[in-house]
Amino acid sequence: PSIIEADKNVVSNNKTEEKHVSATTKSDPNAAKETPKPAIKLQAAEHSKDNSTAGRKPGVHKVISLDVTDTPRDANAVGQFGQAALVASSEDAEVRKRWDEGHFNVYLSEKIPVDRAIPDTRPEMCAQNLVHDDLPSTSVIFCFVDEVWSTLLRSVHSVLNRSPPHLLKEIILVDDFSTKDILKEPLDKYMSKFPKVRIIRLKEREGLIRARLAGAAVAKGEVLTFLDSHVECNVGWLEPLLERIYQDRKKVPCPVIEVISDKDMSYMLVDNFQRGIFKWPLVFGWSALPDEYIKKHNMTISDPIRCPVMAGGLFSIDKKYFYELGAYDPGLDVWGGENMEISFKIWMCGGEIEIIPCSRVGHIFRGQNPYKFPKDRQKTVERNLARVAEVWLDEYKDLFYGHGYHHLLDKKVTDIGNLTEQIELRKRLKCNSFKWYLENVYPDMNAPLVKAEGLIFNRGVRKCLALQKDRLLFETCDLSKQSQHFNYTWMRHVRQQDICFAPQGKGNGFALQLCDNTKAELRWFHKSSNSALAEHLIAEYVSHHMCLEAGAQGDTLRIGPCEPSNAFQKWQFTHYHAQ
Ligand code: UD2
Ligand code: MN
Repeated sequence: PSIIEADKNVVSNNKTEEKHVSATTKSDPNAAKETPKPAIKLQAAEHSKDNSTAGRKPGVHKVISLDVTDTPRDANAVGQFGQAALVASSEDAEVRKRWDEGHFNVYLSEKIPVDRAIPDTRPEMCAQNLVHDDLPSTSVIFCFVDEVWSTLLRSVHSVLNRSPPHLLKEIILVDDFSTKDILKEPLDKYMSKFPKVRIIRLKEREGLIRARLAGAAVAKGEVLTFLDSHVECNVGWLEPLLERIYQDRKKVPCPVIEVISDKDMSYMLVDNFQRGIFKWPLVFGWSALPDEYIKKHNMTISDPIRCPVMAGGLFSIDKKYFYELGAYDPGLDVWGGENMEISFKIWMCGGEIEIIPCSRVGHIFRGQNPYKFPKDRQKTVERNLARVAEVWLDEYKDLFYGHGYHHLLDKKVTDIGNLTEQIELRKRLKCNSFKWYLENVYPDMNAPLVKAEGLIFNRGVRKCLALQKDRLLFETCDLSKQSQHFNYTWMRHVRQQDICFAPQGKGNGFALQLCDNTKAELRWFHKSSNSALAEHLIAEYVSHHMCLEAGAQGDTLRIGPCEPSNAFQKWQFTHYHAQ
């Protein structure tokens, strides 16, 4: 998201003007379906300085803007109130030396109080919202591997200091086999002062996915709240999340993720109306809601935002519902892909993911993972994503592979491990198709199933290809004839049904074969951006300089050396969806 410097003066929680109930309590204009539990009609809170007695209606109260750091002991401390902290240039070397411990300014972080105050960045109306008195309690789960001491502590303190105690069942720290000594006895000792904090230590490195599962397995709260171990939860962050789950247990709310600068540790806010999305090949990103959508649904900046995919690190989920969904695929290793998995699963199997603007948590975004991957990082992430694609994407998985991960196919799908259980789970839950997800949850995503389709016109012969009785011939072009319709797919196949174009061996011949994603010889380069051979079909398996060519009489097909101006090597599809 584009980042805006926080207004450092906005620290007060005492927003005085009367406000109507919004966001967490009014019926949500952009929700897909009705929420089962809004039995109480909520009204605007009466104005009161004392939050604890604020809600006058029985059963509800004004959101608790609890913040014990409000008047900090050390107002002049470095980084206090979330302000940018500076280090003297004489300390630069030290900063650099310590940077790699966490891939952020570790040296500076140590100087900042572990319980510093940060600006209350919520939209103003948030402090006036009503929430139910009987919200479910939550277990907050932090998993970490070799996290920096100061940020781990600050994360824990931000939860302890800014969560209503009766809603915070416990904080579970899952140590994913860290190597640093300070995270052992010293951490045990430090945390022993806080009865709500429990530490679990894994006996080997499991990765964040299985570490979270280990935390969830022992959690006692009704709701699980997952957080990264380098965050700062803001004022009033928890109740708005729990309120959504109270209204509908299949809602999975995420706070707005604000940015704690990796360089100066300042707390920065992000643009409004941002939601999580993905691009191919399943790369997470942020994108603003389209303006028309905001207008059409009359949305204000504090309304929940439907979110096609979550960033992954910060969310609350009803514990029973988490397990009904099969939790995470435990076959996902170390880092990556689990956010796609749980997002598709939630949406396709009847739930919803929302970003709740009245709940805000700062996170240090790092340029690199500060820990080692047991195996190659890229391969680990790709393998995780391929597992997700195989289980959840249906026919759209070609778009995933087609955008860069062919080598996974070449090695055959078995390399990504057994998926039987995940596929069974999807059947058992009777989940919707990925097509349904695209149409209903992420309709502004353009996801054509093929790169090009229609007739294939040869510029030299000036006729179109037709498939007749397992043979290709040229015919006068005729859109009404199915035999002349072909696809150019994301796997770079030229195909009709399950028949694919192929070179014959590595020679000059041409043949038709049964399509098979794992066969490299079936792939043809076509319309590769602005090349001289843009209209050619290059048989990349034979050589990157060998092209499909029609005989001058239009009676043969062969593979010959590519020639930019040879019209008999130029093939045009009727429609191109993507290049
Ligand atoms: C984002 C998510 C993160 C996770 C990840 C994809 C946010 C803010 N963060 O990356 O939660 O969804 O995308 O997988 O949305 N960790 C372990 N064991 C490991 C590796 C990591 O315990 O083997 C811990 C790590 O210490 C941290 C958490 O998992 O607390 C997330 O890791 P990260 O901060 O490196 O992930 P991030 O923010 O780059
Ligand atoms: Mn993180």
